[in-house]
Amino acid sequence: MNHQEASMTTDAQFQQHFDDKIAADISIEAKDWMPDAYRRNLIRQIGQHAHSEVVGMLPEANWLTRAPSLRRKAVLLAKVQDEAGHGLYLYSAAETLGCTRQDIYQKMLAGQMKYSSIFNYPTLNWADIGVIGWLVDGAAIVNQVALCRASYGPYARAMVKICKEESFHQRQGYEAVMVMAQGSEAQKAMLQDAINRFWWPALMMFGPSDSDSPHSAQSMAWKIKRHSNDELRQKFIDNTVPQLDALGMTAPDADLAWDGASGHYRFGEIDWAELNEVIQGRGQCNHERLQAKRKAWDEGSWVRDGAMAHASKRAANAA
Ligand code: BYC
Repeated sequence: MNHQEASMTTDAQFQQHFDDKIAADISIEAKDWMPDAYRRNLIRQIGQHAHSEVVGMLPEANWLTRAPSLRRKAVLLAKVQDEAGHGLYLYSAAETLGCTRQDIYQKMLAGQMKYSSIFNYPTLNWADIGVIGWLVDGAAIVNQVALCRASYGPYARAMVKICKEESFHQRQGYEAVMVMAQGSEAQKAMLQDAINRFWWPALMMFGPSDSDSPHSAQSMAWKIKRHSNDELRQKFIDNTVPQLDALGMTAPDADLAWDGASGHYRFGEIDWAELNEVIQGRGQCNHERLQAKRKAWDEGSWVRDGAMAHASKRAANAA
């Protein structure tokens, strides 16, 4: 057996060992052998997830100075800080795969890596903040609970903590919209307007339909994704419509109806052209969001320089 054949056998054995672990639901850990395509796919998904968390701080932070009470402001501050923490866990999980957070962050700033479409919609009134907690974090939980069982250990473990916090976010959002739903006619109208604007974008968070999702089949085979985009979207709708009914509000979907035969709600066709436009960087707020993040990067350079100088000095002192 020549050297090339020997290394091919070894690679085949590594691949077999990896496949066996996936089949047996044993986590893949950072130092384990993994196929390059699995590593690249994880950096892509975890990276875009991390970017979503930190870009997602912007539309909510927009209302920190205008929260209607001290209590609402304290809750919103805690939520926005949680999102920064989620970004940090996820950038750390991505780094275990061999990328640097600086590299993937710069790719996001350059428009070469994506972040969730939902954050390219503006927050126009206070009800939007309640609706984001209820619908956006609600959608995120449905997606992320499934990711707690992702085959890559560092990603799955980050998701467990994130889901606990998302659960608080969803509850605070629903509590806020419940108060508005029982309020004045003006408050009810404001809430209905927010639901009308965020309903479809929340459904789009789950990604393209299964037939148009290029990564789903392989990600499910690798057990990174445990459910398809359409399965999770349906689960979110089934969870959410009773909550909508309890509020006495409606969805902007004339086709939304309970289907007793399937045990699911049927819903209308999503505007996939809109999702594609937003994903391609041509949504209402894409430009504004990236500009805000580029500005923060530039204006924060002194913090990074100071932190790096401190780290170098400590390392030199320890040597
Ligand atoms: N928006 O083959 P597909 C939060 C991209 S933050 C933008 O189905 P995949 C919160 C996709 O990346 C919650 N892009 O992909 C934070 C791919 O593009 P590339 C964020 C989208 O990966 C602050 C292409 O379309 N959650 O909760 O198998 C405040 C083809 O799609 C979207 C996550 O990130 C989209 N909606 O499945 C409040 C969850 N959909 O990479 C709340 C983790 C698709 O080929 N991510 N694309 O250029 C996932 O679970 C999966 O990545 C997705 C997409 C289900 C999103």
